[in-house]
Amino acid sequence: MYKHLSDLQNQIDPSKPAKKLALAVSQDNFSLNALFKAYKAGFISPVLIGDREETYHIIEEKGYDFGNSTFIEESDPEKCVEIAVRMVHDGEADVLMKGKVPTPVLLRGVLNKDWGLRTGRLLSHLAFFEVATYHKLIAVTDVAMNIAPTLRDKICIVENSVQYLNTLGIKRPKVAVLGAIEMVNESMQATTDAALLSKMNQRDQIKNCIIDGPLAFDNAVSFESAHHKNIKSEVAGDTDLLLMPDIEVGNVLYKSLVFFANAKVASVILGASAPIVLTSRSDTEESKFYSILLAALA
Ligand code: COD
Repeated sequence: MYKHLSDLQNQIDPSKPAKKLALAVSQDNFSLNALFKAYKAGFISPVLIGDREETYHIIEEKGYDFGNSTFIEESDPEKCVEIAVRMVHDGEADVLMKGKVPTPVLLRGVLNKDWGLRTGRLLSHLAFFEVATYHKLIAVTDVAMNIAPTLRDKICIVENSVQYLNTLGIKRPKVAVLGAIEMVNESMQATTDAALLSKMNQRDQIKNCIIDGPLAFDNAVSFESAHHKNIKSEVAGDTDLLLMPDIEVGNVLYKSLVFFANAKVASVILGASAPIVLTSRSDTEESKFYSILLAALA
C-alpha cells in the first residue's frame, strides 16, 4: 500500500537505463525544474524541444547541467508538439511531456492519425492524490482528457487505470464509481452506468479489480459514512480508484483536493503507445516531478 507519492520512487529499478523523455515546448520553468530533478535522480534522459533562447535562459539562470542531453530548436509550439510526438511514435523517445503549450494542442498531436500515439484504445488521464486525511494514495480518473465518457468509454478508462495500478503492485484495486447518491436513479446516468459497471465486474467482464457503485463521494472514502448509511460494500471507505462521471466533476474534485485539502498530486495519460506527462500550469514542481516518475513506471 502506498501512503505517499515519494513511496513510488522505490519502484524504479536503478539497474534499468533511464527513460528518454521528449519535452514539447521546453521553455517552461516548472517543467524544466522537475525534469532536472528526474534527470539527477537517474531515471530520465531528456530531449528538449523548443525555443533555444528562452529555454537556455531558464537553464542558465538555474545553473542546470543536462549533460549530453539533446536540444532541438523550434519556436512554433505546434511544430514542437509534432517533433516530440513523432520521436515517441518512431521509438526514439519513451515518454512524451507537455511543456508550455495548451493541453488540447498536445492532445491533438497525440491523436494525429499518421504520426500520433494511437493504439486503438481510448486514451485516459489518471491522477494520484496524497491526502493527509486518507489512509493511502487515492487514484482518480478521468479529470483531464475524456469530456463526457459513455459507458463504453468508462469501461476503457477503468481498464487503463486498473492495468496501471496492477503494474504498481496494487493487485485488485477497489474501484468506486461515483454518483451524487448511492442508489440507482434512472434519471441520473452516472448511477445507471455505475450499476452496470459493477455488474460487469461481478461477471468478470472487467477483470483484476473490485468495482462498486454508485457510491456517493462520502461513502467511497469513509467507512463511517458507509456504515451510517448501512451500505455493505468491499469498496466503500477503502477506495483505491475513483471513477468520475465527467470531466467537470473530476476537475473540480482535483482542484478542491489541491487547493482546499492541500493534497499532493501526480498524473499520467494512459492508453497511448507511450505514457504522457500532462500536468497543468498550476501544478507545483513537486507534482510535475512525481508525474514524470509515474510515466517512467508505466
Ligand atoms: N482516446 C482515443 N481517441 C480519441 C480520444 C481519446 N480519449 N478522444 C478523441 N479521440 C479520437 C476520436 O475518436 C477521433 O478520431 C479524433 O480523436 C478526434 O476526436 P474529437 O473530434 O473528439 O477530437 P478533438 O480534437 O475535438 O478533441 C480531443 C481532445 C482530447 C482535445 C478533447 O477531448 C479535449 O479537449 N479534452 C479535454 C482536454 C482539456 O482541455 N483538458 C484540460 C483539463 S485540465
